[in-house]
Amino acid sequence: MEAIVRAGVPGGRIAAVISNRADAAGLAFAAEQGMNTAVVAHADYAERARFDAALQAAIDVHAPDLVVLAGFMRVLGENFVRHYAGRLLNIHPSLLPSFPGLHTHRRALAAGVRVHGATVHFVTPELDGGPVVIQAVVPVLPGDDEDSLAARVLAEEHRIYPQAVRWFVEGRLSITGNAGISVAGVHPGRFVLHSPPLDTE
Ligand code: NHR
Repeated sequence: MEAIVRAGVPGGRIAAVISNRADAAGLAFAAEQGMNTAVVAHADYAERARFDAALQAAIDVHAPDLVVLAGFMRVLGENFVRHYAGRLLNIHPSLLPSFPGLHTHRRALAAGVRVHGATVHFVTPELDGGPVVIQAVVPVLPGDDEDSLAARVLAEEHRIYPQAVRWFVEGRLSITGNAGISVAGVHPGRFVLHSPPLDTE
């Protein structure tokens, strides 16, 4: 989130920074920058669907064109995801479809892969399964541990997430079909990515 704020969003404006944790470091950073902030604490809600609805209401106060999950760690339900279909992005610390879910660096080391990385994808109800927008690859080096590998991946996350947000704002990411979400068991449409090659940016 900080990397996106620092990189800036030409032609766009960051409407608000919202967290499910009042103690999130990113909230203090955002407040310091004079940005709108809000907290919707998941711990205040007995049911996930109620938390999702409260979060959705807090977001929609700002009527954003795009919602960006950055370090957001609560699985979101189908109603929430459908509400933001085609305008909800996440960054995941692996080369999806490898290593969806948690503890990705540990699992990459255990698997002995020689490359690892990060993926920006549109969010669909299938966890870490939505259409890929951009990926960055890093080597896994001899002597790596979870922390050294995570740091190498994080540096790339800070590069590709602002890039993906800029593409969205520039209108270069568009969707066809059902925004990657299957409807009544019918196979979803696909996203069409009008994205230039990396080295042109
Ligand atoms: N929601 C949907 N519907 N689809 C996705 O692709 C999502 C999502 C919510 C978050 C981020 C994802 C990641 O990139 C993300 C993608 C947390 C969990 C998780 O298991 C899984 C994936 C991601 C984030 N969370 C636990 C839960 O019970 C809580 C873990 C914790 O609080 O530390 O929600 O990594």
